[in-house]
Amino acid sequence: MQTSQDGTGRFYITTPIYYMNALPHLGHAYTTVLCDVMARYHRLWGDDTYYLTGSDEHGEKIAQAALASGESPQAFVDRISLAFRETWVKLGISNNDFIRTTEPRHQAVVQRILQEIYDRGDIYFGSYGGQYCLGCERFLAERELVDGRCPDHGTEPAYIEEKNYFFRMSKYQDWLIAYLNEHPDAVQPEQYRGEVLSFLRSPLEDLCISRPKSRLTWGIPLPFDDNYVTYVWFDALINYISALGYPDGELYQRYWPAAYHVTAKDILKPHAIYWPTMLKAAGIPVYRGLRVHGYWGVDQAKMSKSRGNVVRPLDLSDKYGVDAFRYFLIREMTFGQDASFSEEAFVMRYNAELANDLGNLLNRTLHMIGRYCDGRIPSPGDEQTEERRTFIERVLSTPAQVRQAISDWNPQGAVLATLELVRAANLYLELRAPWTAYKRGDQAHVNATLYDVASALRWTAILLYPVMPGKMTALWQALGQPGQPAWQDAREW
Ligand code: ME8
Repeated sequence: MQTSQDGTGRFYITTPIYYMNALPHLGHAYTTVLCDVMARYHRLWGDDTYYLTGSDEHGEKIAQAALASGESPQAFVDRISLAFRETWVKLGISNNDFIRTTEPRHQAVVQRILQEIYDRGDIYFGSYGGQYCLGCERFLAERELVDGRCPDHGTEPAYIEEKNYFFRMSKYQDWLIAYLNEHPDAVQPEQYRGEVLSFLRSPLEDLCISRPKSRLTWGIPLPFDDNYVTYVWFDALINYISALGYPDGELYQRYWPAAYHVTAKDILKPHAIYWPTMLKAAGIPVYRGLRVHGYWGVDQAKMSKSRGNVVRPLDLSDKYGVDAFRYFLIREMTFGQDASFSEEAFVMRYNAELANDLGNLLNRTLHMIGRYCDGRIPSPGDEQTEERRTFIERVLSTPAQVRQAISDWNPQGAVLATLELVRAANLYLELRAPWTAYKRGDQAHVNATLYDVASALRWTAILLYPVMPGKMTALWQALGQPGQPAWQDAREW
């Protein structure tokens, strides 16, 4: 089975680079953990994997947040970006790099691409007046407004008119529609691909890509006009290749365009419309896929500062353990759909699935191996009963199910398939009752049973390792296996 999905065995995955205007919350943690889980699965089966995250540090929103906290923009983003990086370390994130848009290596690539597109004639100087939403950091088309307000921020946009530079995005509308039709896998799940195509049914406007320095200085200067800085989205999207050392870097040669960008639905448009047209205009191949997930609410409401219900990931991982937190995020949200967070639901899953189903299976199995088999996993023996065959088939089919679920971008399905195996192993123990077999002296039955269940647990450790690296390494070692869980041939029994 080909799981890197492009035939090269390479898998490059990115999170959005989050705005450094506030500390990380549940939504940021979800995308970052999700990408981590995907990266770890791909590494597990040997794909050449690269995982990038980072911080978006320019623009009005950040300049204003810095002003409000009485710091210089640079000092402010240094502080917040560090808090993000510390959070990712605590959440066990295995990113290969962390890009900051204030780094010289990023700024140089942004300027290079601006110049390239300018020289090709797709950036022009013009005047524009429109409804500007500060939250979105972009001009909104009239048809996007709901009751005169931004649908995402609920605020009334301000009318702004000024001279600026524009990217001829409209020129690429037909190309983009054709591209999306020829590459149905480029934007998924299907509902989001449909949203993009339906947006593209109306004329696409050119994109304003500059801000006059008289209004905003916190940005990357345009290489062809020092009176302007680059619009934050045009700056930020380029992180996905600047981090690889575009155009000559070894990483760029190796991983572009084998890229999957993961975002929530809020930033579908910049990723599905601005970014591919920018790439096309600069003569760079388009990324392989955009994968869009839903939104987390809290107790059925939108998470927001004003409601005071912002969930901080470290509060939960400190209280329940990092692996339980990662497990809950992946297990609870169906990729593409919205989900609601509540601490009660978290505790319920934790008790039912991790403590009861998995924890009990392990404890019982280790206890019996200790008591009936001198603490060593017994040899399988040659019993050939129907119940045994059925169970072994169950164990051996689970790795392929998990692999399929991951290649379908269904990490929840991967977790549930493994959880089903755990439940089947608990039932198998009940059915086989090795404790009564031991009493009647049937050691062959005891050995076969405990061997089979230990194998199911060994596979569980491997298959849930990307989700719970710490706990699954402990499980693996409790079964007497050295090092970390490693993928193996599923036929090995
Ligand atoms: O948009 N549920 O940054 P941002 C799920 N800097 N995911 C959520 C979420 C929620 N309630 N809230 C946030 C930006 N996210 C730009 C990106 S990329 C070139 C530039 C996650 O800090 C989700 O991944 O607003 C969403 O797309 C992202 O945070 C938005 O982060």
